[in-house]
Amino acid sequence: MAKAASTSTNKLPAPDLGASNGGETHQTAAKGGAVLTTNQGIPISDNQNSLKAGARGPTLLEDFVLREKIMHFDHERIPERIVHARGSAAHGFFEVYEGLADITAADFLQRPGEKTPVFVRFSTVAGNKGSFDLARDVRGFAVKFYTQQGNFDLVGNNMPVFFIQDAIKFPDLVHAAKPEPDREFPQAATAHDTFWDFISLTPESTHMIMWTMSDRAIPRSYRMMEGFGVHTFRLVNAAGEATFAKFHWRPKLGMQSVVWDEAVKINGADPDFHRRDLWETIDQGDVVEFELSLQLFSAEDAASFDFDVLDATKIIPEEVVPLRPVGRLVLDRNPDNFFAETEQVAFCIGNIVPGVDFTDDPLLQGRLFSYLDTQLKRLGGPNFHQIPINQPKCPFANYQRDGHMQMAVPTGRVNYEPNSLAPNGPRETPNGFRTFPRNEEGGPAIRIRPESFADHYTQARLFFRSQTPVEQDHIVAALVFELSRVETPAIRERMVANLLNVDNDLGARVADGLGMKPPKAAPAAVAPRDMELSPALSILEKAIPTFKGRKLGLLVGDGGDAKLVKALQTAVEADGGVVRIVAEKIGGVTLSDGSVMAVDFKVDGGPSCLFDAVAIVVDEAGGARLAGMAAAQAFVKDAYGHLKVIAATEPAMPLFGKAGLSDADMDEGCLMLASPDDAKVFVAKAAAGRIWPREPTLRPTP
Ligand code: HDD
Repeated sequence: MAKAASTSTNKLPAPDLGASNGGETHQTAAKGGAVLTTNQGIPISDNQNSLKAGARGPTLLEDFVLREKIMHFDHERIPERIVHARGSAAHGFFEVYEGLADITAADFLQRPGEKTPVFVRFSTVAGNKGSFDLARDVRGFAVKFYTQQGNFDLVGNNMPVFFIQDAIKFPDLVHAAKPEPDREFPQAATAHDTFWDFISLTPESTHMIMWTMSDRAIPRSYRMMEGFGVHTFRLVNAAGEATFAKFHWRPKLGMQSVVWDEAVKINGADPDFHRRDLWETIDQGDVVEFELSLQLFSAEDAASFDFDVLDATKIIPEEVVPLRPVGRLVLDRNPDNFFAETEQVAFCIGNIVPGVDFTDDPLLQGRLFSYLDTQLKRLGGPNFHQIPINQPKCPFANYQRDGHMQMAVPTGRVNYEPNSLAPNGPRETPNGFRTFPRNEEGGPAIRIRPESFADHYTQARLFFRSQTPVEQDHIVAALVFELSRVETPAIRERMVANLLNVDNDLGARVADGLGMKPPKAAPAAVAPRDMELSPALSILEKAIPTFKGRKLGLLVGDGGDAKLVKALQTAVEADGGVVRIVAEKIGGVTLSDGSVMAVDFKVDGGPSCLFDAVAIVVDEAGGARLAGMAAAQAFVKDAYGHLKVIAATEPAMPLFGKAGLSDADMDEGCLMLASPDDAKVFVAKAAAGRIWPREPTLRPTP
């Protein structure tokens, strides 16, 4: 908290929530704990019964304890975010690798090894606060750096481009994606008419659509996705020299996604899958880590690109401007209170620090208004910066005063500047934030999109063609699924006409999947060009073979081989993964050596979609029992269908049979557990990822 330099600075008292916070208080209850009081500090003698005229009589209006409690409860909710309503967050730090004085004066990027506290909120975009985590959607990746020169908010997404080029279209985009206004469904889904109606009429969205129809839109975990600042920003050094910059976050664990059928099932089995994953990882003492890299380029470089760096629907391929790693982000502490921190955190893209600056990207410019405005609505007044999670962790002082929920008690008579009556009061500094004196084009006031923004298909093509065949299949399947939920045939047709500009084969395959004749390609303002492909755009090309941070679902029957179970646990943990035990009864499972092992999930509460790989350890009797249970059959069938590596003891074979899997289905991803030595082989196989060759045999794509 800021230490006031003089009597006239904003001085927030340290919040002392005493009794209502369950903290230390001068009042002590009979049993020695804190006394329960009203918000006025009045001790409460009965928190179970309202005040009534007689035991069976009417409740009295006089009951101030009841009225205060109910009034406060009635006002517990604040408006949820209009977008990104559902999120999860964590505290941590950012550590810079080396001083970056050559490119930026940003204080937190000067001293090698310096750590800056951060609060990071991940989110989905379209769904409401109570929606499920595995929606096909963009993920928000918002970082608040509490630097010594003020808060820097990098409010990005897990995709480096956006749907629209100009902020004026944002309300339309969001209206179209959200539940339809007459029926209020579908929730957290773009597979409906209004979304695709808007998109099919907005060719600038085509590149982003390639990303949202790819597996990037169904990440395995917030820990396993990339993040991007999206816009081109400016970094400015002490000499006043500017460099353009794009921000990239890379997950330490590598990128990983789930398959669509798995996403659908996870949403039913555990709608909090991502939220729980983040919480549990940190709760069990692990950390979540990303690397920050910059793409740096000059104004001359920018002029040489055949796209406009102010256009948020374009990337700069890594192969053209390489990434320079500059630091790491480590998340190591869960919030203490979801509402106070995750819900009340107010990110504003306008929060930048000296050494960072904006550009004229018209999407970014519109965002500068929207975030501040939205915080006023959500948090109810101009003092939201005083909420602990939003307060800078460096001194801050000015002459702003009063307003709703003012927590500071400024003293003295001076609340203006310049002044002579408060010589120690806050003053301007030459080291303060200075806008980079960029050359503005000037010109007439017009509503027009520059010609340089007109090519909507070249980079969509680049993305699609840079994917592996498996990933291309998934994009085709996602488009076919989404458009199959669109009731209006003309919208489907318009969309396929756009896709034909991206890639003829893509358009033809989607048309085939929809059972329609391919229309003519849509007219394109600029004919798409072929760019050098960028393997960095593929998830699979960049996958890291590891089981670190992953989960094994171990289905164990009573009588299961204790040595095998132990060997599996050891092998998984050696690779940095965790094991969750699934069994017939939650009370425990008795192994072959008579020991009783704790169980995490009863078999029908722990479906295999929750795990990265599965193993089944049963004896003859256990195998026979599980073979007769639908939940155990689905466990195996789904693990196979989701292309997972599966290991099992011989007596589990009847269960495979009941799951509809015959000997002919047993592929390289199905391993027999004959002895404890097999555990390591299994984990190495699972670390290598899914069994992609299995997919066409199960889900042929057009
Ligand atoms: Fe936005 C929230 C990311 C365009 C208006 N946005 C929000 C959040 C993220 C993004 C991560 C959630 C922050 C949090 O966790 O609290 N938004 C983006 C990105 C964009 C983008 C990467 C394009 C590059 N956004 C965008 C535009 C507008 C908005 C063009 C309006 C003109 N965004 C908002 C908002 C939100 C928001 C309405 C809702 C809640 C909030 O701000 O705090 O102001």
